[in-house]
Amino acid sequence: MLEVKEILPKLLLIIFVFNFMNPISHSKNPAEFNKVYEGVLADNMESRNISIRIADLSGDKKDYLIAKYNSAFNIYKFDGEVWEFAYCIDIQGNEWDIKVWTTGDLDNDRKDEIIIFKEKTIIVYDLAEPDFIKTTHDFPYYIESAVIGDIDNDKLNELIMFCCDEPWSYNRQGCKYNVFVVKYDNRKMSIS
Ligand SMILES: [Ca+2]
Ligand SMILES: [Ca+2]
Repeated sequence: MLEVKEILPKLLLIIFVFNFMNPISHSKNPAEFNKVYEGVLADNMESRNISIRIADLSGDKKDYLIAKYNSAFNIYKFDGEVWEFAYCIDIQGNEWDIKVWTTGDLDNDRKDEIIIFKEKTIIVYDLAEPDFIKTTHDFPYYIESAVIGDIDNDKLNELIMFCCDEPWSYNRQGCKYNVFVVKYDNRKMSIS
């Protein structure tokens, strides 16, 4: 039977070799990130329960910063020095209502949209100055996560959703999970 003193050096050698061969395990020096901005987004913004995305809402290749907090999306544009307030979307619900939201060019017009998911409902906000066009779609399943991307290389984006057939709850059991890919054309959804 092997003694601990015989095993320990071998174990340490294995750990050393594994770490040396696995570059992912090496941490990066924070100095390698070149900071270009540090400061507040808005003076009156609370830090709790904020989530952010970026989106080229107007198609000018400059992304807006969208901050969701409480019952609104506040939308800002960086002018080189400060974040200028540009738009606000009141999502008319409490802060816990909307857990899932994403941005991207859903209708492939070279402008990004903001898309929020509320249980089995998909709500698209498309900027059409001076305001947003809101389009609402029903979906057969509860949407738990979503992203936008071109998964079939047809140069058109799809909406990819991770869904469940039961509403979310702490004691949910036996839920059937599926991934859905949806094409969005002329403000209509079609499952591909
Ligand atoms: Ca678009
Ligand atoms: Ca595609």
